[in-house]
Amino acid sequence: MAQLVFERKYRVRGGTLIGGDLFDFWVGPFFVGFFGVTTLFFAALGTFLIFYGAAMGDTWNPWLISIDPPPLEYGLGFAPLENGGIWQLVTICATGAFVSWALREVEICRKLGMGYHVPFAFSIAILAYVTLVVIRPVLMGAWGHGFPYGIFSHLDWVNNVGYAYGNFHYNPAHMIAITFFFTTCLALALHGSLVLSAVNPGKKGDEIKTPDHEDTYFRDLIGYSVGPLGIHRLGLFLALMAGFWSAVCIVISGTIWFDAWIVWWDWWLELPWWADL
Ligand code: UQ2
Repeated sequence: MAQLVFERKYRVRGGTLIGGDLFDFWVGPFFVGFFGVTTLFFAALGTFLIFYGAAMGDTWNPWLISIDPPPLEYGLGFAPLENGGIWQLVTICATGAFVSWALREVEICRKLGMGYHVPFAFSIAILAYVTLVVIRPVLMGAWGHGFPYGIFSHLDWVNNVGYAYGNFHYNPAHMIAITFFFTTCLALALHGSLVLSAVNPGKKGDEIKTPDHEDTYFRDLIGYSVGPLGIHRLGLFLALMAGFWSAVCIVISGTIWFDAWIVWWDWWLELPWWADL
């Protein structure tokens, strides 16, 4: 179906979660909806606050600007604007904008009668962010455990938190997350190259090859094809697991595990059959 015909058929009212018909319209190509308005509100306010915080700081060097969380002494209370309060407001705005964006995706899914896979996937990314700046700080009792909003400053934070637990690469959940990130790259590289090889056959003017060719390629190579639908299920699973285990690896550090992560592996040395050798 041509795009113009398709749009006339599917750009119809309905499917909104909130606001009824009030915001049920488009601006140019963009669907608005109640959550389009809240996305814009939180994103604009948050961006303004970041510039306001930067203006209170001592540099306009983009690498060095940093909106820092409150000192640990403020615990889970509100902090003064100039001492972490801006960070708290920016965190509220960011979370509000991300959740609004996810709900706007849900409304578009409902309009089109599609599954909710895209907002579900995005919600895992939101979970990873919220784990860092809300869930873990709350579990540890201070907003000061959140990461600072700055280019170099957040890198320093990752460095320091990593070494606070010895060497973070010994964190088993971190190992699982990294394995999923790498496997996601492998799967997308296999998929992208396989699809392009099928639609760009050797000679100019040749017809493109079919999914049967793709299946046969991998059956010839390794005796198995996961299938043209299956590779997308696998890819989504791998990517979501990468985000999920990233959230797990940080939320267990400082909440249920306090030691260097290499010490966790002592369970191996303490297995009963060789513990007292
Ligand atoms: C496949 C298939 C595709 C693909 C790919 C495969 C026709 C167009 C890449 C092959 C993938 C396999 C065998 C799974 C690899 C497993 C991991 C964990 C990376 O069969 O169907 O569709 O793109």
